[in-house]
Amino acid sequence: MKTRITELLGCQYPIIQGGMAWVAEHTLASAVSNAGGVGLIAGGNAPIDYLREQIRLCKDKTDKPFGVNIMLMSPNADDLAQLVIDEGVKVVTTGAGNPGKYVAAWKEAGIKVIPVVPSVALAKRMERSGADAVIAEGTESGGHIGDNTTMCLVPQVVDAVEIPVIAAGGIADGRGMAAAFMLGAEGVQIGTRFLASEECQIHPTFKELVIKAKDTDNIVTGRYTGHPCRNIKTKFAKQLANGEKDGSISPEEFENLTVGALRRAVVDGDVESGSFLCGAISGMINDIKPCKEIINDIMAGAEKLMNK
Ligand code: TUI
Repeated sequence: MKTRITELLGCQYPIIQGGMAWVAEHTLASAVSNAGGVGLIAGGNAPIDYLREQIRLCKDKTDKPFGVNIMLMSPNADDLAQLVIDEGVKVVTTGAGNPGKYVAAWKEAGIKVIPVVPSVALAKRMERSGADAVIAEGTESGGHIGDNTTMCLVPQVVDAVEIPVIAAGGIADGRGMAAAFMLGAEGVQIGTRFLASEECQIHPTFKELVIKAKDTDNIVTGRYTGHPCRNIKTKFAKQLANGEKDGSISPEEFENLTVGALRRAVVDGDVESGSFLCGAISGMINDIKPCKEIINDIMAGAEKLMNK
């Protein structure tokens, strides 16, 4: 399947792995790239030395294109923006903000720049800034989310910009990919499906929560902090949501309770105080497979539907 995205990124399939903070390290990223997609290493809030090492380890494991996701709320965003240039990273995606101030330098360095956008307005701004493509991410995604759904956001972004659009949020199989293409997308970003991959290094408890989740086992917390996040509905996530609703947890207390909560989920598998960020499609994911099999299944399913 050739699209402007496979051409732009030099990959076999128009599938990009989500830049999931604490999750997307070099083992997962290189497995996705070696399977024909584009793997991403997530910057998150990680220290620069760790990310430099992850980029170098990924280069050792694949000669295929891979990228780095820069979470713009990170205090290290400026340093990481420079690191990707210094390390010759080919693809940068951004999240949780407007990367406008970095785009010129990245383009100068020959980097393909693909911001995540939750709205038409930001998509248009990114196109004017010189972005090569945008990822239109619906509220079905895991982690930090915008308000609009994938089904509504993607066609509106496709209509508003000339650059290619990658759809994200709620896509985990060939049906989702084919649907995104029907909306005008030329690629998909997939996160949650790769949580349940063999190469993903998260704690086994996290994987088990993903594959056991039902359609309703998903909850958004933290709207009152301005940074809503979609999680697996654990007891802890429900406590946070209830405290937010009835006012018994103040926004400041919420921030204190959730500092380090993603690390506690990913590294420790701590269901008592960890935040298991995960997309709304987790109910459909029932097994752990190698990335190659995940990608081959998605491609076979999508192509079958699209050839009909
Ligand atoms: O960034 C993500 N997902 C994330 S980041 C993250 S780490 C985090 N933890 C706690 C609070 C906040 C972040 C976990 N998951 N996805 C991409 C994404 N970007 N979703 C929404 C946006 C976004 C929001 C506003 C992008 C741009 C934006 O622009 C606002 C502006 O400045 O115009």
